[in-house]
Amino acid sequence: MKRYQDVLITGAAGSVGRLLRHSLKGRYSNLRLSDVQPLEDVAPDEDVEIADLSNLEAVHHLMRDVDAVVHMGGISVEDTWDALLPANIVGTYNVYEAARRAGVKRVGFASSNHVVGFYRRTQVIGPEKAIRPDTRYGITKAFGEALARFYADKHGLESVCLRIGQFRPSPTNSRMLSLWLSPEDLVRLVQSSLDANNIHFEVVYGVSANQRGWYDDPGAAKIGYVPQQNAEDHLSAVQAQSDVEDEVGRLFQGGPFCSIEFDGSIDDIR
Ligand code: 15L
Repeated sequence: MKRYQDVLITGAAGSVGRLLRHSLKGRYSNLRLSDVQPLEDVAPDEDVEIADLSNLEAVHHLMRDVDAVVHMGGISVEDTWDALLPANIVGTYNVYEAARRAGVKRVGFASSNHVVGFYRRTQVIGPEKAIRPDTRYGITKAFGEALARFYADKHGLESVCLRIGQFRPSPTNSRMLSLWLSPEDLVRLVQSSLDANNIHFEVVYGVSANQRGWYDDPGAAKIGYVPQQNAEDHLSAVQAQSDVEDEVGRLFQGGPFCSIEFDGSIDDIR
């Protein structure tokens, strides 16, 4: 018997949300699907609510009878501060605050590899490493992780922060040989984040079992996430692609996100 049965997914119209919508259907007693955009082809047995996460009352309304939240909503790439502030900062605050008020037990938060994007590709890093966001977007994900820690310590709201790598059907460039997260492994990861016992606060790297991975990932074992796929199995397809990275992006784990607006000194980033 799974502990949490009534699950809210935010960002249900996005690429990750759409996969979860279909893969988790029937696995939990109720799956409430929310997005600011309309969902396509809604079935009569689906519980769908359109909401803007920057509106606290709307988010509070979403939380009724919910045990656990999978928070995938918000902007998933670099953008302007004016766009990121309501979508990722205010939106994620509202999810945690509304969850606390409603007595929700657990949040699985879609964080990102861009929280630590300025580590070099020669480094293997664990969850205890200091944050090194590579974009304003990465900063918003670090803020979400700070919220998660705060709500766990202050209010006992359990959290698993999923630092998602590159979620794609298959790896298509050399960076993905380290960061790929396959669709099947993504579903395993989210299920584990919902079903694991004895969770207070965890950071888990959301990647497949890639031979060239950059992460030491004790949080994966803690939540029982055992990825099954390895980007190396797609090596010849990756090598067949032309894969030209710029001189900043190719050095750092965050890749092209590091290059955006970059005018620092590469040598200073150790
Ligand atoms: C992310 O965090 C993004 O959400 C995704 O769209 C990818 O671009 C990925 O990172 C990446 O690192 O490439």
